[in-house]
Amino acid sequence: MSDALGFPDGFVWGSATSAYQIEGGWNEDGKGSSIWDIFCREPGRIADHSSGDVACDHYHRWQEDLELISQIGFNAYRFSIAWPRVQPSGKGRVHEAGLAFYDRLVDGLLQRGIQPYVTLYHWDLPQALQDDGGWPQRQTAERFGEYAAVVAQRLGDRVTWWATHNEPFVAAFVGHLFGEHAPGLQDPAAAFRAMHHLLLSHGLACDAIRSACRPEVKVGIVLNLNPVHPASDSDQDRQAARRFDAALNRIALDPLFRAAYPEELAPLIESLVVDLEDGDLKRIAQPLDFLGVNYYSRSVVRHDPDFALIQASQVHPPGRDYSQMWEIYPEGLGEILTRVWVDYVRACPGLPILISENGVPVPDGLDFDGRVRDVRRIRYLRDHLVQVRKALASGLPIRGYFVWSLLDNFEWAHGYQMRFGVIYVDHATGRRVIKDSGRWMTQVIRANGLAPESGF
Ligand code: IFM
Repeated sequence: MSDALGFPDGFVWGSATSAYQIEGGWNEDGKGSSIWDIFCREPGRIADHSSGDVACDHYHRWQEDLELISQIGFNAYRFSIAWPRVQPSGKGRVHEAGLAFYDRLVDGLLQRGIQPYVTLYHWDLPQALQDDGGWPQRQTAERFGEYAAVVAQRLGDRVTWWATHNEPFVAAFVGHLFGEHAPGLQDPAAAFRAMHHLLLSHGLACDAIRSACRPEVKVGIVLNLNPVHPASDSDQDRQAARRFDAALNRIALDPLFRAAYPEELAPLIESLVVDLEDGDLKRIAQPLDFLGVNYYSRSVVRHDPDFALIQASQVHPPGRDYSQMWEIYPEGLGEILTRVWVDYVRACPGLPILISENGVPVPDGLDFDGRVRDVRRIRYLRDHLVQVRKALASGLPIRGYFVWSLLDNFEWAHGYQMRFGVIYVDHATGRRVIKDSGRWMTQVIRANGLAPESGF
């Protein structure tokens, strides 16, 4: 690291997307339906009544998108595979056209000197598996292990970095408890079972990927992690924050690193995850080759007897800086990285951390001259990269940073109302324009650091 603002040689600079959010082509070339294809058709589920049917049309425009990745200068690209493209019914028959799409994508990245970082599951479960019970059913974990083997056998000669899941907490709880994501359930038992089976399926997929790929393969998982702060100094709020932390963060970290669920959740796990078997936790806790941390914000929490499950809920302190979805709290990135390092990663020598997502939804748009001056996004990225730089300087093994997102895309229940991209997408025409934040990232990547004078 050359100077106070420089990053280590070989630092990975990437951008991230997911299949349902960008691909479109929802029923093309034999793709099966996913739970999101179905969920978006249910009235009232998506704020702007949209869907990912077309999204950014990346399924057709992928070459243009790879050119843009290259033009910005990213040396890595994190994307997910749509399971229903590869196995339209989620099991058995493997669909050649689906695999061929990802083959072309991986080859296109490698030809341009960009490392592919593959995520196997970013929430688009084949609907046929949902019809059989979905993630609350143990058999879905087994199907996922088989799917992982299929994809790893096909791409494992060229892809080194594999994440099994993106944000299992969100898939389990936002989808099965809060009902805001597909499959739209509000059922605590379904949510806790889904969480357990997602984690179990991670373990099964690790085995499958390691047996199918070259020995240098790197297998990990991507978690959404927030520092949790009590809303006040009261004992009640502090304890509420502890319970919230267990439910949000430790529910994934503890099984993965310690083969145990957090003790605060034991009564819920014991009563709800009735099919937890001996050996499950050991399978979940097999060694990782990297941990992906997605960071956006912190959670400020108060005691709340009305939320029966954990008697804790989130508040939004006035007078803070907010984006369209969350508080902007850059210090939280440093805090969560340090906490993950101290409590979990330090015990695993050689295990790197990737910041696998970080970004912000702030309103932006094309100015008269065709530029997108997204100055708040640049400030957000800069302030968060300062935190990454500080964490590196304290010795944390951070290997890379991926901006969420490459493109303005389908932001789940918010539809297209949120713009996270460093590339602007005109959703009516599909036209792409690199925003000022994308041009700023080019400078950062070229300098391998935060130039004091950025010109923006
Ligand atoms: O768009 C999502 C992504 O799919 C998962 N992580 C958070 C992002 C912003 O909400």
